[in-house]
Amino acid sequence: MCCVEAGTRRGRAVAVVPRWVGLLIGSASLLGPLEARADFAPIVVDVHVQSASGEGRLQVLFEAGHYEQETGIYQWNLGEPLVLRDETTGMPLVTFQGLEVWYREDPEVALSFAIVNGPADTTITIATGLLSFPDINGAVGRATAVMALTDLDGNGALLEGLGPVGGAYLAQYNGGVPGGTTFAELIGLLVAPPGGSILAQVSIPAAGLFEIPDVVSDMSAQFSFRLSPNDMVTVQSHYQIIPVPAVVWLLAAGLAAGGPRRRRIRRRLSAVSCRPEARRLPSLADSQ
Ligand SMILES: [Ca+2]
Repeated sequence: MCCVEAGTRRGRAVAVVPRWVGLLIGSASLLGPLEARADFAPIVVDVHVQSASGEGRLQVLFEAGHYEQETGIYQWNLGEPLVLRDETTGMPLVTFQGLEVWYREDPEVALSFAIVNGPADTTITIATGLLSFPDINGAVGRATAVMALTDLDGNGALLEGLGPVGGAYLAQYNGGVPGGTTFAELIGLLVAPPGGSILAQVSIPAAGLFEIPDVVSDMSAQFSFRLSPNDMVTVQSHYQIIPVPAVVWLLAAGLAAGGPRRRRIRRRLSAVSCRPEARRLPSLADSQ
């Protein structure tokens, strides 16, 4: 297969992009030098859609979004609805009502979208790029996924996760999804009644933060699921890894000192994550 290779400089992620890619959002070419920082993969969102109506792909390049050096935040959003079509026949497959990816170098990754399916059962995979960072030896993390499934044609709606163990949302580190180490895999099956909706919101852990037992050097996230015809799913997700020294700093800023440090960290983790000023999920509404 003929491919284009991009971003091979030191510290930079590598992407191999097949030429059959249906829709590419970003600057004119992958052949020229990329402006992406070392921490970001050249492709920040990778969408693959397949059904009996055909197959389509959407890839978003780093250059299409906005990076703010002061905050270390990168953001891209679709801006307006997009019909993703079969690359050969032009048949419509799904309509994106919104699609947004948000990264922070701290590191954090958030992915949000809203999709209305076409007239066929459709397999949909939407992955973030790999966010790489210097090794973190001693970290905690948290992942949250929110999915709302709505029946639009009066016969009920079904969404079935297609992750490694059947989850729709997959948050990983040390390797790009789905080939990395799993931090969390969430939301297996959603069923909405005729004319109705169902909402699932799951966090790992349910409260507080998990300790990560490995040295961590990158993170990424993915949604992969099968969606019933003519129905709609709206999604938000957030995945954060925090170096333990940063947690210590947070605790020092807001809580009294004293006592054995390690034990204190573990006791207070839930207090940190539940603070109302903790990270708000970037929403699709923000981009409208
Ligand atoms: Ca339906």
